[in-house]
Amino acid sequence: MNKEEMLAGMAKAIIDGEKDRAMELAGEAVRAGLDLLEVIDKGYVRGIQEVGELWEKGEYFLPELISSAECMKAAMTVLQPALRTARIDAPSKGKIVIGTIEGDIHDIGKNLVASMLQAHGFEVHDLGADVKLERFIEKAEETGADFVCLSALLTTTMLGQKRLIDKLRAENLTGRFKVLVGGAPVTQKWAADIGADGYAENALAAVRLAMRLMGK
Ligand code: B12
Repeated sequence: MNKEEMLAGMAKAIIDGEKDRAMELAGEAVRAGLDLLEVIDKGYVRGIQEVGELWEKGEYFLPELISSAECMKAAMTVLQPALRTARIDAPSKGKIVIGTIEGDIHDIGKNLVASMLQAHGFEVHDLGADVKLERFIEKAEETGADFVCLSALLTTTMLGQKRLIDKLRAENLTGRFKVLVGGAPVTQKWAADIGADGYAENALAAVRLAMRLMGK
C-alpha cells in the first residue's frame, strides 16, 4: 500500500467507524516512518471532516458521530507516543494551557491542536473538555503559561471565551499570558471583537500562530 492509499484508508476508517482499522493504519504509519503530522492532517482529519459534512446533510446521526469520534481518539493514542518521542530532546518553544470551555464536551479538535503544538516542541497542559473558566486561569498561573488556548464548538460555549477575557480584565490579569481561541463556530472577527490575542482555523495554523507570537 502506498502513502496515498494509506491516507485514504485512514479517512475511510474514521468515516466507517472502524476502530481496529484506524489503529492498525496508525501503527503502520509509525513503523513506516511517515510524517505523522501529514498522516493526521491528510488522513484522519480529512475523515472526521467528512463525518461532519455527512451529519450536516442528515446522513449521519449521533451513534455514527460517536463511533467516528472514538476511532479518531483510538488512532491518536497510537500516534501520540511517537509524536512525543520525536520531540523529546527539543527545548520547549513555550508553555500552553488548553481545554474546551465548560458545558462543551467536543474535544477532537482541541486534542489535535494540543498534539500538534506538542509535536512542534511546546509544553502542553491539556485540561480536557468541559473546563471551568477559573481552572484555565489557575493552571496558567501555576505553570507560568505563555498561552491559554480555548476551544469551543457550540455557539453557547463560545461565549465562555469572551467571559474568560472579561474576567482577566476584571481581575487585572490581562497580559499575563496570551489568549488564543478556536473551534468550528469561532471566526477571526469574533476573536477580534472579544479582544483575544489570536485565532486559528486549524491545528497547523494554531502552531504557526503560537510560533509567530513567541517570535520563533
Ligand atoms: C463529532 C461531533 C460531536 C461528537 C463529539 C465527540 C468528541 N469527543 O469531541 C458528539 C457526538 C459527542 C457531539 C455531541 C454534541 N454535538 Co456535536 N458535532 C460534532 C461534529 C460533527 C464534528 C466536530 C469535530 O470533531 N470536528 C473535527 C475537528 C478536527 O474540527 P474542530 O473541532 O473544528 O477543530 C479544529 C478547528 O476548529 C481548530 N480548533 C479547535 N479548537 C481550537 C482551539 C484553539 C485555541 C485554536 C487556535 C484552534 C482550534 O483546530 C481544530 C483542528 O484542526 C460537529 C460538526 C462540525 N461541523 O463541526 C458537530 C457540532 C459541533 N455539534 C453540535 C451539537 C448541537 C452537538 C450536541 C448539542 C448534540 C446533541 N443534541 O446532543 C452535543 C453537544 C453536547 C455538549 N454539551 O458538548 C453542533 C453545534 C451547533 C451550534 N451552533 O452550537 C454541530 C456544529 C453540528 C451541527 N451542525 O448541528 N458532537
